[in-house]
Amino acid sequence: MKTVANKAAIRNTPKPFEKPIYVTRPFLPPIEEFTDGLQEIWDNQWLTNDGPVLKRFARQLSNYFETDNACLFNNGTLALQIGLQGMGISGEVITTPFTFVATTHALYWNKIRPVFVDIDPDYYTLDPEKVEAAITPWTTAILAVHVFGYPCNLLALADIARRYNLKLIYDAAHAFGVQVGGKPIAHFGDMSMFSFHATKLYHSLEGGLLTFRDSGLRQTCDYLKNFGFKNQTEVVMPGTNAKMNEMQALMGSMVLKHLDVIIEKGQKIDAVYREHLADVPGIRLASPLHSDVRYNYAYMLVEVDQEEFGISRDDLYEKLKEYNIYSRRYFHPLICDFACYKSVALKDPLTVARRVADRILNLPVYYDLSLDEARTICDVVAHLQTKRGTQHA
Ligand code: T4K
Repeated sequence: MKTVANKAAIRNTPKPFEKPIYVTRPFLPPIEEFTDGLQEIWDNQWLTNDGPVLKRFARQLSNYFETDNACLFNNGTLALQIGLQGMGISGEVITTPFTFVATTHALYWNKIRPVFVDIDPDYYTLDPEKVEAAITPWTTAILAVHVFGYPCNLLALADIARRYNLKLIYDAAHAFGVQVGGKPIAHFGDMSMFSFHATKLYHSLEGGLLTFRDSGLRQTCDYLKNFGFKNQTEVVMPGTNAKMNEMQALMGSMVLKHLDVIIEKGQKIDAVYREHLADVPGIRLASPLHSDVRYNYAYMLVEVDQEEFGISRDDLYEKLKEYNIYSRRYFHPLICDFACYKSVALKDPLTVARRVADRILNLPVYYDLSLDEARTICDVVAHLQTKRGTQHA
């Protein structure tokens, strides 16, 4: 076992935090900004159903994403579910087991069979070779996830989708603010879904957004999220209720103004983690992204190698709690191991996904986390490694 001393461990023996440090905390704009906006809602006496604040927010997002082909929802799960329905996706869809369970639920509610294939060991996104190998006559689409905001292999997936005439859909729940080659990530694929949940880097309390290549989908999704109403007397399809309300739109609009500083802060925290964890034996930091990617710094991931680190990822997760640090194991277990998806036949052994799910740990990163707090978290991680290493020396 390596017991190499490391920077963080040498600095000091850390004490538990006085208050809990969660994996994330929502960014909240100055309360005066929000109360000014509330006044407008009070004056309008309009709370939901395509109100004026929502309309303005939709225009802001269209500018931000440089597209009119967008539709707002009350959460990301319903956005994805409705988007799949609107596109008429059926049969089998090739997807990743290493994601939040809502990705697969959106398929389930459309009676689509998920076909789970393995992920890339560096960026945890779908492995294009595995995708191609899993195509059958029943495959209609690929549902890939820019997990943790790491862009999928956009070119390879687009090439496969084109050659096999499949729809290419991205769950971009984590990827708000990410750009590739100077373009918003929403510009890739046939459809992308962004989650604006409170736990996301960018949020609207709860909320979701779809962006599409086909402009006709916007009208369909507008119907589907509002019971299928075309007007007061015509219902053109069996829709549901998935509308975003005025309070959500207000928060979304406020947080958008602060997006740049939120990302800047994330970048600084990321740099602290990378500097202070780089030499900790058994801690593998996520691979650097390609130079044409502008990342959003929404997540900080490490993989724990039990042999080198001395304790398992699960033990580290538990021990961090003793220091009042609440990390998370996103995404463990794999979706195919949840009781409700255990019956899905697996053709791929999911070797990489299984290894990653057993080793991954998400460390805290959010706007209000100070750089000192991030350093202390590194000290704790290093201390836990060193302690064990010393015992075994
Ligand atoms: N696709 C992907 C790839 C996704 O990751 C998600 C959602 C979706 C689709 C679906 O999008 P939405 O329908 O949610 O828009 C959280 C979120 O609820 C979920 O939105 C998110 N992914 C998932 C990765 O994480 P939990 O159960 O882990 O969240 P929770 O409540 O344990 O919160 C985590 C930590 O955040 C807490 O320990 C403390 C902090 N927190 C949380 C909330 C809600 C706060 O400080 N304040 C808060 O208001 O699922």
